[in-house]
Amino acid sequence: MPSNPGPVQIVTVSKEEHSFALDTEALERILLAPEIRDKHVVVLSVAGAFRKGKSFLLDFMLRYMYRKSDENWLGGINEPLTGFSWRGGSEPETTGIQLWSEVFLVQKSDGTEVAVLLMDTQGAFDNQSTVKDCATIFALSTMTSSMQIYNISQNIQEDDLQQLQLFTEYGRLALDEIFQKPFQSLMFLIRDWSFPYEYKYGLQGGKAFLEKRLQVKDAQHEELQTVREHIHSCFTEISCFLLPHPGLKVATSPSFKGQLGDVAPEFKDELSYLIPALLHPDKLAEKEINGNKVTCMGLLEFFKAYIKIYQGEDLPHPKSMLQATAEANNLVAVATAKDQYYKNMEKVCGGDVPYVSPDSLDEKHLFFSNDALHSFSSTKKMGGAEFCERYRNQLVVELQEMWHSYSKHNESKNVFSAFRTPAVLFVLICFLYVLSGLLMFVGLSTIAFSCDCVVGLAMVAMLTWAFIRYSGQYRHVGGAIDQAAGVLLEQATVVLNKSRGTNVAEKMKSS
Ligand SMILES: Nc1nc2c(ncn2[C@@H]2O[C@H](COP(=O)(O)OP(=O)(O)OP(=O)(O)O)[C@@H](O)[C@H]2O)c(=O)[nH]1
Ligand SMILES: [Mg+2]
Repeated sequence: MPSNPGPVQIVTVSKEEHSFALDTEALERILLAPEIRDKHVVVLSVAGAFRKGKSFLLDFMLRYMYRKSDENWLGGINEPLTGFSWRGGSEPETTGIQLWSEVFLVQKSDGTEVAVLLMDTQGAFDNQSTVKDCATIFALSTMTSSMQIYNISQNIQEDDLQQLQLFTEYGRLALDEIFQKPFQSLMFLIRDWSFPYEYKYGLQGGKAFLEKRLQVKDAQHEELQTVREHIHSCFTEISCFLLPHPGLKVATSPSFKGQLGDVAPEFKDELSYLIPALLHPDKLAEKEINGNKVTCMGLLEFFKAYIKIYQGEDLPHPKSMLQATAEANNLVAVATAKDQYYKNMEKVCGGDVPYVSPDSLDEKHLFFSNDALHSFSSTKKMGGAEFCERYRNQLVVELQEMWHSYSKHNESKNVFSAFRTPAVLFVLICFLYVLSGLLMFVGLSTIAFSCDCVVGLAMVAMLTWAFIRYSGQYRHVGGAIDQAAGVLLEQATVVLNKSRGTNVAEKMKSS
């Protein structure tokens, strides 16, 4: 056992790059200790918004683990509370994921020995973390724990449920197989519960309260039903505990060090029910993955595998509600504008419409693309001007691409351009045939013979081209013939233009 037990940082978060790293060595030191490595593991984690007393609660759990045989395990009146680092103030304290260095070996009443790990997590929604950071921490701690305590303040608000849905979905996404219930136990721990006259403090009151809050009713809006169904579908067991306010000294005094003398008596009473309800040997549930109990050594491997998934780029990035909505708004506006352009252009140069002159097509494209851009700009969208500009630029690029394919398609409908190659070859054959006759006539039979050879070659090329166009095979050969005919036509045009140019120049000179 380590001589000086304390919190160990096993997952660190980079505040600048928003990336995660697992301290494998530190985790190995905890999980591969010879006396526990082969024992089934129980992992209890506390997660939720920052500054809500998570670490403070875990320190009472530590007291229970160290002193449970003592009736006064909760501590002395003046004893400061130590363990996981906690403090007052508005700035976040815990970062990443921490484990208590000492793994507690506990014997259950059936004689089996289990290893109990306590896990503290970084508070969500602080001013330095992105939604992805918070989702990753929550997902990782939920995936690796057998009991996740969702620490919330005062009440279960709809946004608490929505965040839980987002975070657990992010966890479920990382699991290879989709199980009916991917996670184990979840406890809603409601701090500063102020309505004991409606629902009593503790587990019983919590159960009744939770049943009401997570009830799925037909009359509910679909959105509310989905959140509840999702939460039910993620965990095998869900419970709730209503914890009273610990007193003003705990919440507001800068000199409060955790001494029980300053803690409200009802808080202490409820703590003495809550913590044994979680950590009593017979309440401990071993971590199971795939229906198999996991040993400490196994948990190490799962940690390594899960962190790799969150370090990779395969998972989608969870976004803030505004960002996701703004993105969806803009994407819909882009799609509608593209659709409008598509429908208009189809009327002008779609599949069934005959060839249009390129100039008139240019004009139509300009008109309809401006129309589409205007319809994008006039659609109401969230996200602000700069954000929308990015999508407008994307629309411009996509319209340009559509335009290129329309113009190519239109070109292919031009009968003359379709028969350009055989026409060039035919003119070449005629020209060379006449030339060969003339050369023969003046007695240059060798050159005439080579002209005949080229005529033969051109005829073979023309037949091959016709066969390729008919059969659709050997298209690369057809492409090469088209290209050669194109070059020939280009050269001929250059020569013709030059000779015309010199004629004009001569005429100008003589005049
Ligand atoms: N109102 C109220 N305050 C509490 C409760 N429990 C602890 N506190 C106080 O809340 C403050 C924060 O406690 P921490 O345990 O550091 O909170 P945390 O959730 O771990 O905070 P982060 O690590 O920053 O996420 C301390 O001043 C505690 O005295 C509670 O049940 N209600
Ligand atoms: Mg903390």
